[in-house]
Amino acid sequence: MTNNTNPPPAPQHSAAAAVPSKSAAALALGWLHTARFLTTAPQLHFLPHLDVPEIAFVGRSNAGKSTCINTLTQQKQLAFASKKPGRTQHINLFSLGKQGVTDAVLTDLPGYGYAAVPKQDKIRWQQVMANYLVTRENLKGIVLMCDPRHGLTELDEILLEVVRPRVEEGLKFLVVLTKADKLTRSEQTKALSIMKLQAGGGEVRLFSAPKRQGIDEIALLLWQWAHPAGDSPAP
Ligand SMILES: Nc1nc2c(ncn2[C@@H]2O[C@H](COP(=O)(O)OP(=O)(O)OP(=O)(O)O)[C@@H](O)[C@H]2O)c(=O)[nH]1
Ligand SMILES: [Mg+2]
Repeated sequence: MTNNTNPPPAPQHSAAAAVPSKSAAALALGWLHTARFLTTAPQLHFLPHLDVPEIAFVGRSNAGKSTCINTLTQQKQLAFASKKPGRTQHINLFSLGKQGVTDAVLTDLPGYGYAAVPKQDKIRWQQVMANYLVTRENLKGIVLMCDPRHGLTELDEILLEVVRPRVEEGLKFLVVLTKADKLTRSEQTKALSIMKLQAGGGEVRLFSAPKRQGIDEIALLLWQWAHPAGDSPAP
């Protein structure tokens, strides 16, 4: 697949990405801003087969997945966000890439753990999601949205177990601590270090949509996942 995006200068990996340069972050954000609706599917087998890197946003209902996608792409209503939990009910895919050339896809997944959902539907959805996370071939990275006021829930832990083998094989993984604006500075620092321990060395970032906190760092990380070192953009 051709790739028309210019890479941010001097790709930085893992810890180095914690302090992104302004120009690198601006390029990553410009790339995310190209997001456009691709398709929506009620079940896994309706998803199109794709050969570009796919990055999935997962997490409990109401954690802020859709809001994070809208914030990162700087589009108000690309993904449906709502105060009412359970708003996202389908798997929604968004294409990324400049000049209409898709070089990656973002996936907004329905949240789990919403109490008002009937048990049968919950189980069905957990199976769809586990299947997606285990079998989606072009899945390159997972962004687990977690509200630090609740911490990792039982279902988050199950998800971590489900993806562990793929992460060990190189699947990228990031925990985004959402709604950081609801925490004081010291609570944020504490939540970050606790989650870093729980994530076992994986990437963890604080994020707030209203304060636009963490956007540059997360944008750059996603750009790097989709454009690993060695990928040379087409002229
Ligand atoms: N204060 C604050 N509120 C946020 C933030 N991100 C999301 N929210 C709010 O949290 C609620 C849920 O956001 P959504 O983005 O719809 O959450 P979701 O994870 O997509 O939810 P489902 O689709 O039900 O799984 C909305 O009222 C958002 O405005 C944030 O960073 N700070
Ligand atoms: Mg949603």
